[in-house]
Amino acid sequence: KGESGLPDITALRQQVAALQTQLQGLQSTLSQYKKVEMFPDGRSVGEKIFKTGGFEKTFAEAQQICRQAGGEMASPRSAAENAAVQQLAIAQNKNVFLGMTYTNGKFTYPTGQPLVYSNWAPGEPNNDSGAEQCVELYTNGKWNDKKCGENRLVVCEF
Ligand code: 293
Ligand code: CA
Repeated sequence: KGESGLPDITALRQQVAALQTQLQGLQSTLSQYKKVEMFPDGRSVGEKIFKTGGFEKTFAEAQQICRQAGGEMASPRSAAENAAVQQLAIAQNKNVFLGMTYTNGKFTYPTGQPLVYSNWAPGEPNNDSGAEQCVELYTNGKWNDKKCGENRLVVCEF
């Protein structure tokens, strides 16, 4: 404080300038860590990040793995998000289990909400043998309803 008892404006300006410099450094470091984190198994789309574990699991196992990590199974809600998951499928040459399931008579997100976007392959979903309540994404980006007990690539979203 100055003689008047009011905050010293010169000192405050100095503190703001120092904080601006610190923020610049943090932004630069964050930008670097984002690149490191996305390479080679992550994809960023808007505010969502998809990341694959690089291994295959059943739906129940994949769901546990993604939730344990603080995320959820990949549930693309747009063509851009679907393309990001497809890129990971292509990179691993494996079909992906998505987070949506046939629940209460319709396909829903893990939240229980109905789909706002879909990319079914021709003739799908066909509930083959009456036993397909999960959804896989092919390397061509198209979706197929599939038995939940099959093993497919784990991709989580955060
Ligand atoms: C049937 C007919 C195939 C189709 C398959 C999948 C299984 O075998 O054309 O690809 O079902 O829908 O999930
Ligand atoms: Ca099917």
